[in-house]
Amino acid sequence: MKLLFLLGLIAACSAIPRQQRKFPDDFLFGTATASYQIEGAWNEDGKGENIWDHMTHTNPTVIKDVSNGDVATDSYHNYKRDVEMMRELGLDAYRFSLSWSRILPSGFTNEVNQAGVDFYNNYINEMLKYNIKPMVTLYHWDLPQKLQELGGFMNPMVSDWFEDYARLAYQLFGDRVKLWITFNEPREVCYQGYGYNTKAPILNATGIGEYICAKHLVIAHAKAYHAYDKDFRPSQGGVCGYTTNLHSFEPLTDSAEDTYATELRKQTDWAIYTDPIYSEEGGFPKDLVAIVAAKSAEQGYPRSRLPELTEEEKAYVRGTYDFFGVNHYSAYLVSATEHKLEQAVPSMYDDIDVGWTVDEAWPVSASTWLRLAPNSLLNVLLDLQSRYNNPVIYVTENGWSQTLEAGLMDEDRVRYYNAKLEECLDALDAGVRLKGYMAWSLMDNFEWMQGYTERFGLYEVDLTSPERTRTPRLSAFMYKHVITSRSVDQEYRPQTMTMTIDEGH
Ligand code: GBH
Repeated sequence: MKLLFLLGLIAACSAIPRQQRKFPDDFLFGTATASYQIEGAWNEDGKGENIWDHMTHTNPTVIKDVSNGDVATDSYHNYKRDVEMMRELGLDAYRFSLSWSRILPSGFTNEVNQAGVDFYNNYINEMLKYNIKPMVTLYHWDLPQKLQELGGFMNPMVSDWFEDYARLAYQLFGDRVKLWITFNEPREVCYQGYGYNTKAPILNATGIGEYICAKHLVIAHAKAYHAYDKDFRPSQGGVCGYTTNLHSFEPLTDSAEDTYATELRKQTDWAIYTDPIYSEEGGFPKDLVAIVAAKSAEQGYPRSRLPELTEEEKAYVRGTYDFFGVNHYSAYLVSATEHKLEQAVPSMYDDIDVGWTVDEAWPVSASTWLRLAPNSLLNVLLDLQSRYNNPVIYVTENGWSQTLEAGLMDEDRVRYYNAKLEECLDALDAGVRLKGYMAWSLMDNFEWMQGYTERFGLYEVDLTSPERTRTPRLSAFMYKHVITSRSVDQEYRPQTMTMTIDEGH
């Protein structure tokens, strides 16, 4: 709460000159998407099956509206329109991900699918024609199904498979791509995919899968980072980072117990994936390591369910970053005693045994988990600044959902973006080394387990039209104004809802 008070003060002091505050000229404004959510063409031109193809085809009812990404927004065929939208918005950068199985149908580098390589070359070249910098995520959740059959992230060899794939990507695209991200949201890969059942491959190995995955994933990241650093950076000169999802967690009360509970919640949600890379000592968070070891022993396991990193592995993983990628959406209040839910045993949340809630005053979106909480993004950025010695940060996702019925006049989304962009300015004022901001998302797309029921787009996508027609929402005009003016103006409204491409774009 003390922190909240301080933040309140910072916000209050900066309230007066707000209108004039500017983002630096070299600050990168962009939007973000991910391959499975937009590409479609799931089995075209030699693409291999991935775990989302497999899950949605064999187990379709796990998706809320029983939909899938078979066609999605059909960006495989509409990529020129995508780039046209980037030009309309005046973007400096565009973050997208590569579909591993489109490039490597079996997951391994023995067979490269040239049509897949051509697609990404075309997409990248089209962006570069208009000076839009590609920011490429290597892994946004669509593992080749063949690798899943070999255990996926439960198999320690996944780090070699990932390194091979990463090297190929640097070799194919690194002459033009200078911004790389290895993984998007390790928690969603490990906890939701292996430790629970809310993402493919819905393994639901609670209390075990998420921990084994965490070890293999951070090592996979480090191998891909070292490969870039040693063998590609000298000639290509780019940067390589790692993107994590960080909600803001604050203690429900000032008590020492709630403050410690909050730290534990952070350790399970993100620090387990980021301390090994960004902390000075390296390795998994100490409290969590101790708790899981003790609980595992109590429960009769012969060793901790959280496999340790060896000293050699710790040293290998530590420091493997050029920047910290932050995906941020919402906030929770954490308690040591209140709001606890029943948890499976063993499970990650049973291990830490804390409760959490939200403030009902925070406005709601179309997603149960997403609310507009004051200063949530600022809290996260300041937390990283102090925890990891002021790393370079990019906000690699931030956005708001509505239902399709909300239409083009998405005032709630405009309010959310304005608030979070103001917090970015607050963070810059506080000395955070924030270099860019990617709005999620350029357009409506396949929202994973929620199918197409939750829309995050600056552009609405008509899924009933064969062309998947894209139409700008109010938020698209508002974001364009932010990019052009390099500042936030809550009052701004466009004169018409017609998009044009400004000179120089
Ligand atoms: C990001 O995840 C993803 O990177 C992106 O692909 C996605 O489209 C976007 O956000 C919007 O969701 O249903 O209660 O189990 C954000 C973090 C973590 C938010 C998992 C949804 C599911 C909560 N996500 N969470 S629940």
